[in-house]
Amino acid sequence: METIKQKYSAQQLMDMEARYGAHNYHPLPVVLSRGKGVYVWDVDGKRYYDFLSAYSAVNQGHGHPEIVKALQEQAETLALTSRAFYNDQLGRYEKYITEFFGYDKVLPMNTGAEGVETAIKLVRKWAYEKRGIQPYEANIIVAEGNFHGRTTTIISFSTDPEAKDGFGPYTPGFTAIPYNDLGALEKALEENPNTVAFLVEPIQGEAGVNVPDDGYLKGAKELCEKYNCLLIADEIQTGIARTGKILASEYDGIRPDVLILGKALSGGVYPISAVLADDDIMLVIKPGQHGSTFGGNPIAARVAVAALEVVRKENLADNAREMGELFREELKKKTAGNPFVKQIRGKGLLNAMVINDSPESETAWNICLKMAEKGLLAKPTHGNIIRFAPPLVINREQILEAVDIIAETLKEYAG
Ligand code: IF1
Repeated sequence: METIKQKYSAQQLMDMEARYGAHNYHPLPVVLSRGKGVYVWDVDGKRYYDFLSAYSAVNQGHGHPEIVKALQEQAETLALTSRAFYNDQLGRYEKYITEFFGYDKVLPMNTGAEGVETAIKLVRKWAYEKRGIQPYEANIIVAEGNFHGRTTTIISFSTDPEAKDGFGPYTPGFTAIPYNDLGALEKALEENPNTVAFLVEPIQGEAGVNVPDDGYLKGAKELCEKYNCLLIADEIQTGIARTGKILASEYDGIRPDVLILGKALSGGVYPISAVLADDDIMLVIKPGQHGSTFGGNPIAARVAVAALEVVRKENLADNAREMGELFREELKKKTAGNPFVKQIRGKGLLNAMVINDSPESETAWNICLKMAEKGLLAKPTHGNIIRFAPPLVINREQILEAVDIIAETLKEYAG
């Protein structure tokens, strides 16, 4: 038990993870111990801007008092009943979230991957029961460069060898097409009459904040309707105000047939995911056919309502849009002409900088190490792309200070 209470140095804690933990990550050498709002502190008391937000799970800022209060109060009252019985929080949450997003029903789960797996099972069953597709011939179209989680079925349709290789045999029933290419989508729909759905991220996060053309999602929705298929929007990372709208799907004015949420649905204090759909789809799953031990637990129910209330009351979508525009504008201005900056792109506060070096180079990693020294945390994705995604509660002064840290680092790096 002394391990829990004893004070350890950063190096001792990193060594402990190396010795006792699986090596499934390569973190930046920063050991964090506290978070509040847009800031995190390491074990030596150094403060950083958090420009990753746990991959957009901490949109409401670290330690938001209203979300933490909901967590504490419910944990002290009734944490978990399983779905073998009712509890007094789940119905309230289900009513709140379905009205918030405008769907008939919600199926509550825990991790994002579980939400994606749930959506896959749902649309397959819908197709067999309502579209007359032969069991088990359902095909789901996905985009190249997708990231939807790490389970065996989900990595079965990944196009990233890092995520997929070595984990076969793979789940069949998926076709990958180029992202942001409506011609490819129509061709795949024509060639695969057993296609039941198109699963897509409105902006591809892991792939490096790939923002598709305006109208891509709208066109995809129209093609799905033409071929009587369902559009599944994975808004686990782009949702909950991250891109400057409550849902990134709103930019194209479309309503996904199946909506998957996660991450910031809890403000980062608890694993919560959700799948939303209307009755004609959702009710194909009957009692006992799907679920999980923690899905829809009372803590998740209370926390998710508090987290969404914060997004609404604090106008985080508007702030994300305004601060995102300021971030990109100022960063482009202050890094103009820098040989290491290839592109700055994004929407709202989901942004990325493409570093002008090969994905195999250490440049982006080294830039992130230097930014950490200067008090800003970010991490590269796919080698040479640095994602910048602070909590959505960030203000103008903090954005400007963060831009200065990034610009100074790049200036020094350019020599
Ligand atoms: C890791 C990436 C981001 C997601 C989308 C589903 C999930 C994720 C669009 C699954 C999760 C996380 C997973 C985490 C790092 C992070 C990530 F780099 F892996 F790809 F954000 F881009 N759909 N993304 O982004 O949700 O099961 O994790 O709750 O695996 O290292 P989850």
